[in-house]
Amino acid sequence: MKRVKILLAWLVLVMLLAACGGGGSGEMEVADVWGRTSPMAAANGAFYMQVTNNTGQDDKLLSASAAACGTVELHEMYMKEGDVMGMRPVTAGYIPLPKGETVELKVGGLHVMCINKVQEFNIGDQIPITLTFEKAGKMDVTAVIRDTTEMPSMSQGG
Ligand SMILES: [Cu+2]
Repeated sequence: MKRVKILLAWLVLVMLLAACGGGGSGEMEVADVWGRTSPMAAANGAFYMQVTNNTGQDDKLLSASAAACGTVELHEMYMKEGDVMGMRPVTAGYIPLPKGETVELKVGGLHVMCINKVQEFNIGDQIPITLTFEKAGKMDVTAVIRDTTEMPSMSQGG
């Protein structure tokens, strides 16, 4: 019985150390960053990516910026009246990134909105984006523009 208690105490200690061991267990990983082709006539574009939080603590994606865009916002899709999908800035003001989880920014869901873009986005273009996390700080990533003509189109604009 005593043995079990010691074992339990040991386990609790290990868990505490893991929970608040000052990070260092890993990093914020951002993969598969891409955007859609977009002619100059279209004012806005969108970027998608997968963010995996390996830092060992919950974090948030607070904002993003890109020289190719006048303004960058974090957007989510939502159902408007009449079964129409719309998009808007994330209601929380940030994108939650629970530790150990991968959050996918994808077509029809969360995305990084590029408003008043200053250049055309053509296939193969590489667009530098800076992401700002609450705890992980700033991270520079590069979005690659892909051909998405075979993908189901969603309403442009916004
Ligand atoms: Cu949007």
